[in-house]
Amino acid sequence: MDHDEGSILPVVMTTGGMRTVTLGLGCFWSPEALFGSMSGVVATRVGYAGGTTESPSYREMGDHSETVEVDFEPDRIGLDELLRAFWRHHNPDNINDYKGRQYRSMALYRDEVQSQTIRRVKHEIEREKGQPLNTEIAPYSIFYPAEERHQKYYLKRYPDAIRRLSSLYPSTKDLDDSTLAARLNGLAKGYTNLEPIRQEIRSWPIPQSDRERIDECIRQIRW
Ligand code: MHO
Repeated sequence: MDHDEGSILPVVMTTGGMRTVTLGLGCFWSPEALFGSMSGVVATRVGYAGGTTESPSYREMGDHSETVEVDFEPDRIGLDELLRAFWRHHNPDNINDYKGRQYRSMALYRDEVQSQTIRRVKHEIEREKGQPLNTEIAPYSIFYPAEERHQKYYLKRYPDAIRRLSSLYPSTKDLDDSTLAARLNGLAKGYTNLEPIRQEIRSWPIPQSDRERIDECIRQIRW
């Protein structure tokens, strides 16, 4: 059945120059699906950041917040665009302090350019809305990945998808880290559809035979 079974598929569909930003906007399940649906984003993961507690877990995250890490290619999607989606999809005043620091609006920057971009876009949106955005802006220091069950949460609600995808990525870690799972998690949550994903796969920097394997697999998934 699976003619190419065993050959190794690249996990992250990137040609290089990748950047990462860490964002907190409430329960991390949907933000992961939101950013994962955007082309130019090559990987996503959810976890705990922004605090000081060592080795946090979902049950005991201490002073950390639920966050999503977004790996993106700046040539294909700007940090500006990610940040506009970030503020469009939450209102800091509605989530801050709802569960202590667990849900906190936050943007953690990796360098001075990111810091300035975050402050500039925040300011622009504050002017548009005519109200301040109570988002914590701080330097990134550490990110603790959340438990496996929280990664690609919406995709994992579809057992047929997971079963079929395991023929492409036998390791759950590889699947969770993959560009493909990021897109399909976006689809599972309703942020994108199958056709734009199939279209995009045609431009992924992998052999044609691998693109066909992926296409064949995802067309068979029963959602
Ligand atoms: N839906 C859950 C939140 C889970 S999220 C990972 C709830 O409403 O409690 O925080």
